[in-house]
Amino acid sequence: MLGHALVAQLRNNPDHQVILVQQDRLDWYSFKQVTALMTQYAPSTLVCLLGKSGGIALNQAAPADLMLDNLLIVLNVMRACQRVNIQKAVFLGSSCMYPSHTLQPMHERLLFSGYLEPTSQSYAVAKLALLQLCEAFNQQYGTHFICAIPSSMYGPHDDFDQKSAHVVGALINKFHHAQVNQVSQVTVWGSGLPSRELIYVDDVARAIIRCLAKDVSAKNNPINVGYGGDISIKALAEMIAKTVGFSGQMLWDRSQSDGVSQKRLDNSQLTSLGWSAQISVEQGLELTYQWYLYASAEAHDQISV
Ligand code: GFB
Repeated sequence: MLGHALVAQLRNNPDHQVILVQQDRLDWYSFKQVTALMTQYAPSTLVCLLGKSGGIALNQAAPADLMLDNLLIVLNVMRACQRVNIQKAVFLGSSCMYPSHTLQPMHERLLFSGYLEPTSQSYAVAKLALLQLCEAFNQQYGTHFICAIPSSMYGPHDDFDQKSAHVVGALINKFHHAQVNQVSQVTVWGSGLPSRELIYVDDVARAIIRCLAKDVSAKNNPINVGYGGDISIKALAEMIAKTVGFSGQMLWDRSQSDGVSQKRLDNSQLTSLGWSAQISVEQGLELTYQWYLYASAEAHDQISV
């Protein structure tokens, strides 16, 4: 999802010449292949968006896969960076790296200050290892590696599969199918009381491009990428239902985990660099749903052909 948004913006940006390598292009678990690729292209700067991620259900169903995948990839990519002497890189963290009970909005200095949320602990530890490696490289090799930590990201090309999606993708899919099939009730997970800070993918892409500029350096690591406000899951579900045109009843399945009650990021470091979110949650949900409809129609046409 973020790769699509980032490449679209970089292609319009004369300051950057982009070398794009897709996730399925090579075996990212192979240090030999990763180093060969980096040596071939010798980029001056790297943005690494690789690694598995998912919503609360996937984090509970596949913690080992998520942790291994993210650790192995980051170890390979970092070692390859060392081998070819990359000085500037941006990696992707996650808001689940923060302690589950901490001051809101969460400032970067609160990282490593408490216990992690149990539903995403394994994935979070892999992301904390990534952050620590950025710090270690910056300290030992004088690099400018930045771990950018987005809040709950959503948008076109998101995952809409119920088993692995985050809340926005999952609810768009659920409400859409209920609407199309004239089902009068939709089950939403948890109590509806937790809140999440949603951020549209294009805003995260702009933040990453901002981090590529020369004035963003090791001293800015890590950096939060937060929208600047959060919303309860209940209010979000109502907004998504409205966007999709579902007017039936919502049932709350309290047997499903709520996860952390709140995770809002302190975005003051990033805003002091001149960035601010441009897409409101209403706009972002509308854009995402329009893309979902378009992608579903495309998939349907391909099956028909
Ligand atoms: O987005 P989400 O899956 O992950 O869930 P987290 C956010 C909230 O939405 C939780 C509720 O309180 C869910 O119980 N929810 C309600 C639903 N209905 C649904 C539904 O149909 N599907 C889903 N998925 N949620 C993830 C972490 O946590 O956040 C990751 O597990 C990562 O590691 C990511 O950090 C940003 O926000 O709880």
